[in-house]
Amino acid sequence: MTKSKPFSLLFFFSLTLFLLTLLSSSLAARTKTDSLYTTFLHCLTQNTKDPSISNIVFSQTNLSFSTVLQNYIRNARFNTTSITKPLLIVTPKQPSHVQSTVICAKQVNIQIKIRSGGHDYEGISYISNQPFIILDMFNLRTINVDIKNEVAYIQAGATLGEVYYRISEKSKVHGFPAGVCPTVGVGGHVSGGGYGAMLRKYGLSVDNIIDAEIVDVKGRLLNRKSMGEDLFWAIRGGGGASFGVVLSYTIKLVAVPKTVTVFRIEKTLEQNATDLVVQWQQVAPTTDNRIFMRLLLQPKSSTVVKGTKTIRASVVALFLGRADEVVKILGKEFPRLGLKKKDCIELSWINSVLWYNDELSLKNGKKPVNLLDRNVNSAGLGKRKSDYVQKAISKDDLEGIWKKMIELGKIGFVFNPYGGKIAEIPADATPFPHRAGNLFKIQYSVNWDDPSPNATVGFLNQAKVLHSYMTPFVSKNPRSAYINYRDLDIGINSFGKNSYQEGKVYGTMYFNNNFDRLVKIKTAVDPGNFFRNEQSIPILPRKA
Ligand SMILES: Cc1cc2nc3c(=O)[nH]c(=O)nc-3n(C[C@H](O)[C@H](O)[C@H](O)COP(=O)(O)OP(=O)(O)OC[C@H]3O[C@@H](n4cnc5c(N)ncnc54)[C@H](O)[C@@H]3O)c2cc1C
Ligand SMILES: *[C@@H]1O[C@H](CO)[C@@H](O)[C@H](O)[C@H]1NC(C)=O
Ligand SMILES: *[C@@H]1O[C@H](CO)[C@@H](O)[C@H](O)[C@H]1NC(C)=O
Ligand SMILES: *[C@@H]1O[C@H](CO)[C@@H](O)[C@H](O)[C@H]1NC(C)=O
Ligand SMILES: CC(=O)N[C@H]1CO[C@H](CO)[C@@H](O)[C@@H]1O
Repeated sequence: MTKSKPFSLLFFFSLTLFLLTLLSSSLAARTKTDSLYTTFLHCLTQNTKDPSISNIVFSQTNLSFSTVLQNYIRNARFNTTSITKPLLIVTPKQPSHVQSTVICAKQVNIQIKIRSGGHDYEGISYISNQPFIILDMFNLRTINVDIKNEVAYIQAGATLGEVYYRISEKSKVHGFPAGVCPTVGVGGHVSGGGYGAMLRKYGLSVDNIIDAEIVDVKGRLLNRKSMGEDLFWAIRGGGGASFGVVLSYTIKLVAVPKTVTVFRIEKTLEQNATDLVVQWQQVAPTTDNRIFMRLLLQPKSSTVVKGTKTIRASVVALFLGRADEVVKILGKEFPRLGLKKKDCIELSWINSVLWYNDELSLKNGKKPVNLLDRNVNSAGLGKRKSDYVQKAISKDDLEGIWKKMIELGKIGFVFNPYGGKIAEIPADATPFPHRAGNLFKIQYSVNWDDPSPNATVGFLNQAKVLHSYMTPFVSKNPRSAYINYRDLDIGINSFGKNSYQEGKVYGTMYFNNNFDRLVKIKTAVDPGNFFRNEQSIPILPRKA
């Protein structure tokens, strides 16, 4: 009894000390966000002359701060309490608000993270390793479709689903080549390239842009003419966030037939999936441009030999034409697929968008208008990586890859065939360099439900191990990657002295020979490196 007294006293003291430290550090954090809020708001009010401007600024103490932050988190991996939060979230309602936000953020010297749809695979539009604010674009989502001139004005905060739906409202024979997932944001997607099921016929989103608006580091609102061809080139694939805040793109609509065809065919190893993949590599990148056949590969439990695992290969396709025609073409070119007319679904292009995103959506009564659903605040845990394949992988090597995937257990691949229009455009026409000479792109894909750190480490490791295993089969010098499949494993810019050297590592992988031009443009338009993130384009090192 007597012995425990000094002990409990000591315990009491240290507990008090601990609590005091906790209190004062949270007070310090609160003071920091409060004083930033005051200074920032003062600057915004002066700049905009708008007395109600406080409606667009959320500090950490605002009741809706967490909701606003979480609404456009699209990877639950970055939705934990331990992740550092922005000091403020600014939600501009008009272009002039964006201009003032840039000016004021520069004045108070704080990093801006720009978020449109929030689909970045590493969350870098809403997390950071230094103090920051989020410039959240979701209110800037105007879409004006002009069928007569076959163009549309689309703001950065619009989603792809909204773009597709607004086009389809006005025409059944127009579309736009962009991503498959309707909740992806225009701002990140288009500035990073943007591909979808029409890439072999019409190229990338960036191959179909005729104008853009951007707010530069000086807070100026520029269009194609006033920003000049260099900057206009950079924001069509170089990633927007290095150069300014993209407000809008003006896109060229493309022609789609009244009726298109979709199908899915699956085969496991027991059904000779390997032969299917061998033939897919020959056919998918070379066949008729109207055919896009994505190939999904996943480890599965075998139904043939109980207790063992197999690989399931699924060919998921869009054909810009009728079923009879695609059955005929692929019957000749791709006999291993064994496509029959009964496997095909004929539908409108806008319904094919619903189907391609979720094959059950039409059966479940979903309508094109559901493409307007933003499904805010929902996402699982996931990791993606990318690679490019330039030489078909042999049957033996594929078998080795299957073995590795089965051993790892969960991670799968999506192979996206290239060729066609994407390959006809020169590699330096836009910053996106992965054109002629690439057979297909690999997406490494793993999703999981268990949020424990242990599980996360395990799944992230599967991605790393498989990526390393694939080294002999993919592009080299540089080993290429797609910026929209953001992957911080390939290198980050820690904002240190060697930012150019650090930036060159991932920059060369994402942009190959276009990296140098991006660096020159970056240095010219933002010499102070205000618009920066973990993988932004660095400025040229100063000559000694
Ligand atoms: C479920 C899912 C499906 C996908 N499917 C496809 C697909 O089919 N095809 C494809 O090509 N990609 C696809 N992607 C990848 C997607 O294109 C990229 O993640 C893209 O960058 C997302 O854009 P966002 O505006 O939603 O993302 P955000 O996270 O908001 O932004 C991504 C990056 O762009 C910057 N940025 C955002 N808005 C602006 C702006 N207005 N001005 C300047 N910089 C800005 C951000 O700061 C960040 O660096 C998919 C991603 C997910 C999660
Ligand atoms: C983020 O976490 C909150 C609970 O803290 C939850 O309500 C929300 O659905 C989560 N969102 C995502 C995208 O994980
Ligand atoms: C797979 O290929 C083998 C050898 O060519 C053949 O005998 C077998 O019938 C094929 N199996 C299927 C399901 O097509
Ligand atoms: C952590 O993960 C490993 C393998 O992924 C597993 O063997 C181990 O049991 C896990 N530990 C906990 C505490 O969950
Ligand atoms: C956007 C918003 O709701 N901002 C509020 C944050 O909190 C301050 C102080 O209570 C309000 O004045 C703002 O309007």
